[in-house]
Amino acid sequence: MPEPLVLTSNAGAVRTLSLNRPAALNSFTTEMHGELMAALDLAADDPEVRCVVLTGAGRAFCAGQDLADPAVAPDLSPGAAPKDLGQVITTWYAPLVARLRSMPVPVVAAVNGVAAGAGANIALCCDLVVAARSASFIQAFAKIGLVPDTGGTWLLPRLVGSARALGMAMLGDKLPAEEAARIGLIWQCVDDAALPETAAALASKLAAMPTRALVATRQAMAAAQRMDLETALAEEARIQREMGNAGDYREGVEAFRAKRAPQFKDR
Ligand code: T3D
Repeated sequence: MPEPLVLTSNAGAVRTLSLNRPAALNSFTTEMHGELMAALDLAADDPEVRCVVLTGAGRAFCAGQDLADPAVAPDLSPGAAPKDLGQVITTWYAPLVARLRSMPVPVVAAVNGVAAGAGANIALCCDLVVAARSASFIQAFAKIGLVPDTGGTWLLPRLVGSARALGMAMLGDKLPAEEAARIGLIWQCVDDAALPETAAALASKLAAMPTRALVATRQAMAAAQRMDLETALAEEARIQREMGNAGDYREGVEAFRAKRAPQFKDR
C-alpha cells in the first residue's frame, strides 16, 4: 500500500494534516492535491473537529508545485506544446485556496521549514501562521518566469502592503520566518523545538473558542476589504445579529456572569 501523501492525526478536537512528500520537500503533485482536498473535506464535515493544523513532514513545509510532475511540468523537448498552467491553477490551486478560506473551523499553518511558491501562499491563506525560526517564505514564481498564484497577488499586498509585496514577488528572495513575523506577514515565529507545542496550544485554544464567530470573523474581514466603512458597519450589524441569535453568545455571557469557563458548542 503506498504511503499517504497527507498524514492525518487527531488530538482532542484538533485535526493535524501533514503534507507527506518529504524527499521532494512536500511539493504538490496532482495526487497530493487530491489527498489534501479530501482530507480538508473530511475535517470540514466532521462535527468533532474544531480546528485544523496544516504542516509538512520532514524539513520543509511545501516547495509549491512539483516541477517534475509530468501531469503539469513542461515537456522540455523541442517543439513540445506548452502545458496550460491556467488550467492547473483553476483545477487545483484555486479550489484549494477556496477550500481553506471556507473551512467551517479555524486553520493554523505550522510552518516547519521552507514554504516556497504555492507552498508559501497556502500557508498564508490559513487563519494563523506560526513558523519555526529556521523556516522561510519564498515567492519563488518570478525565478521560473511565473507570477504569484494561489492567492499571492491578493494576499501579499493585504498582509504587508504593496511595497513589500512587490519586493517579495519580484525578487523571489528567501524571507526568514523571524523577518516574516516582524513585518506582519505571519502571526508568530518560535524556536524550532517549540513549533509543535506552540501550534498545538494555539489550535487547542482556538478549538475551545466559539467556532462560528471565529469563522464569521475571517469572512467579515475578507469581505470588508472590498467595502467602504459605511457598508462594513452595516455588514457588521448584520453578522452580529446572527451571532447574537446563536447559542455561543448566550453561553459566553452566561459563563462570564457565572465566572466559569464557557463551553462553546456551535459550529
Ligand atoms: O503548474 C505550475 O507550475 C503552475 C503552478 C505553480 C505554483 C508554484 O508553486 S510555482 C513555484 C514552484 N516551486 C519552486 O520554484 C521552488 C523550487 N525549489 C526551490 O527553489 C528549492 O528547492 C527550495 C528553496 C524550496 C529549497 O532549497 P534547498 O536547497 O533547501 O533544497 P533543494 O536541494 O533545492 O531540494 C531538495 C530536494 O527537493 C531536491 O531533490 P533531490 O535533488 O534531493 O532529488 C529538489 O529537486 C526537490 N525539490 C525542491 N523543490 C521542488 C523539488 N522537486 C520538485 N518540485 C519542487 N518544487
